[in-house]
Amino acid sequence: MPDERTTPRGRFITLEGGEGVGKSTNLALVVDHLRACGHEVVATREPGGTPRAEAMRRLLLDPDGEEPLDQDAELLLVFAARAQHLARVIRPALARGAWVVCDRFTDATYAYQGGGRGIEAARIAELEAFVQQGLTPDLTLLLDMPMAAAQRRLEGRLKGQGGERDRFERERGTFFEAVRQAYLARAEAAPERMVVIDAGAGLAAVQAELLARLDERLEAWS
Ligand code: Z5A
Repeated sequence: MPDERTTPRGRFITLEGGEGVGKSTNLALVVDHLRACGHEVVATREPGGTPRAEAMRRLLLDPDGEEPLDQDAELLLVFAARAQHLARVIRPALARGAWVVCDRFTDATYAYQGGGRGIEAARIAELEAFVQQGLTPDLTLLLDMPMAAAQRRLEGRLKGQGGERDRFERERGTFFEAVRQAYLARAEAAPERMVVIDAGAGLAAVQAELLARLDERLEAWS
C-alpha cells in the first residue's frame, strides 16, 4: 500500500454533459495532455470501469423489454456500480498518486436520475454520502450544447456504426432538456469545481477552449 503521508493524492477529473456532446472524444484529449505533463493517468468511465460495474452498466442500458427498470432500482444500480468502481479503480489510483479522468460521475446522477427522472436531490445526496465518503472530483468539465444539435451528432454516429439506441437514448426530448438544465444548475452552484465548455462549436474550437481551461487549473494546482 502507498504511504498516505508521503504519496500526494492524485487529482480526480470528470467530464460531463448530455449524450453526444463529445465526452468520449474529449476525454482522450485530456488524458493525452495530462500524460504529456508527466502524470500517470487512469482513464475510466461510469457507469462501469470494472468488469462487475460494466455488467451493471449493461443492466442499466439494455432497452426495457417486458420488465421496465424501476427508477429507484436504476438509482441504486448507478450507485452500486459506483461503489465497485471507487473500491477497485478510483480510490487505489488516487492513493498511489495517479490522476483519474472519468467519463461521467455523480453529476450525471443528479442530472439523469434527478433532473430527468425527478428523484429528489436529497435522496441522491444520501447515497452520494454513503458511497463516496466525501470523495468528489477536483475538476469537472461540463460540455454543454443545445440538445437538438447533440441529437444530430448522435444520429450521425448511430448511422455510421449501425448501432441501436440504449435505454436512455430512447427517452423523449423533454427528458434531455431536463438533464441539461440540471447540469447547468449544478455548474452554477459549484463554479469553483465545474467549468462549462461550449460544446456546440467545431471540434478544434471546443478542444482549444477545453485545454485552455484545463491549463488554468493545472497552473493553480502547481
Ligand atoms: N447515466 C445515468 O443515468 N446516471 C449516472 O449516474 C451515470 C450515467 C454515470 C451512458 O452514458 C448512460 O448512462 C447515459 C446516462 C446514464 N445515457 N445517456 N444518454 P454514456 O456516457 O456512455 O452515454 P452517452 O452520453 O450517450 O455517450 P456518448 O454517446 O458516447 O456521447 P459522448 O461521449 O458525449 O460523445 P462522443 O462519442 O465523443 O461524440 C459524439 C459524436 O459527435 C461523435 O461522432 C464525434 O466524432 C462527434 N463530435 C464530438 N465533438 C464534436 C464537435 N465539437 N463537432 C462535431 N462533431 C463532434
